[in-house]
Amino acid sequence: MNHGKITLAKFVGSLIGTAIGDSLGAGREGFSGFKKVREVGTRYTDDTAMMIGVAESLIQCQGFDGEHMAKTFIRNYEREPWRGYGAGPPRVFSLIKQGVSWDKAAESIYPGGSFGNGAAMRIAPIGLLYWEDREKLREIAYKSSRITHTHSLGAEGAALEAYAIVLALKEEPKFLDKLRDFTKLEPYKRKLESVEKLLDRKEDRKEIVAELGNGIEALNSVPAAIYSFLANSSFSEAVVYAASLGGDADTIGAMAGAIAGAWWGVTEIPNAWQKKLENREYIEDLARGLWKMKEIKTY
Ligand code: R7I
Ligand code: MG
Ligand code: MG
Repeated sequence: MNHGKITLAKFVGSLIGTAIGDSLGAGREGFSGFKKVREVGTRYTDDTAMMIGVAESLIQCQGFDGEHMAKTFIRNYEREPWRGYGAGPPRVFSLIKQGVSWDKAAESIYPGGSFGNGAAMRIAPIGLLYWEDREKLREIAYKSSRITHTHSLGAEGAALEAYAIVLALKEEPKFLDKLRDFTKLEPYKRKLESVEKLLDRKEDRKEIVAELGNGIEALNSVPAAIYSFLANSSFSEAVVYAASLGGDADTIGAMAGAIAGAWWGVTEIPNAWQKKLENREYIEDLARGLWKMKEIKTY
């Protein structure tokens, strides 16, 4: 059994991996059809901007503080509203600014709350910080989702993506079994069963998308990101594959990149891509900040 040692390179890999996967898919978001994407764009999108917000807030508060995280999202959104945010978050932000509390504002934006993938796409810092305790990880993943995504499918997608990142940090050999055991919702269990079948059969991309989806809903994108990681044997192959599935390419790229980066570490992320990535140093600093918290256990 190869239980990987958790290293700083894996922490940095997961955050830089999110941004690289996002930047790779960014130019392809919303396109249908398959085209291999190999060029990192010059900009990352809302996926990475919000992941940065999660990390900033966790570090500044030395742990999770919902109100602070919501305010951090709002501040970052107001500085860079052009990053391609989903329809929901800006509406939530304006409700919070009007005084609605951070854990209530998102309830009203869709009937039953949003089941989009916005809570999952930004989750990497939570996977890194709460890797030791699976139930604490679930609790914080759900709470952080509540800021924008109160639908159970939106929150569960975030928890599942966070746990996939933890399993990657540990290089868990029974990756899919553990994920299936973790998820509480039947629709996700069924998708994970499909992932297993598809891995055995090595289907083409069309079949993968038909079974797993490539959409903006968490249920139709988190499983595709997990598959992209499991079906490939290097960081670059995993993110290129994910960003080439079409549909919500930046987000599937970001989520696959967070998992793949946690498994292989930043040293396996091609330098040429890292050089092109905007704010690379800052993102690494955030990973270092989370690493320090892990060492001194203040959260
Ligand atoms: O989830 P969210 O932050 O969007 C993330 C996506 C990623 O692809 C990013 O790259 C960026 O492009 O946006 O934003 P939400 O508005 O919460 O959800 C995304 C979309 O999911 C919505 O615009 C809706 O189309 C759909 N959606 C729903 N539709 C109907 N009813 C989410 N929840 C519902 C719902 O309850
Ligand atoms: Mg985006
Ligand atoms: Mg997207």
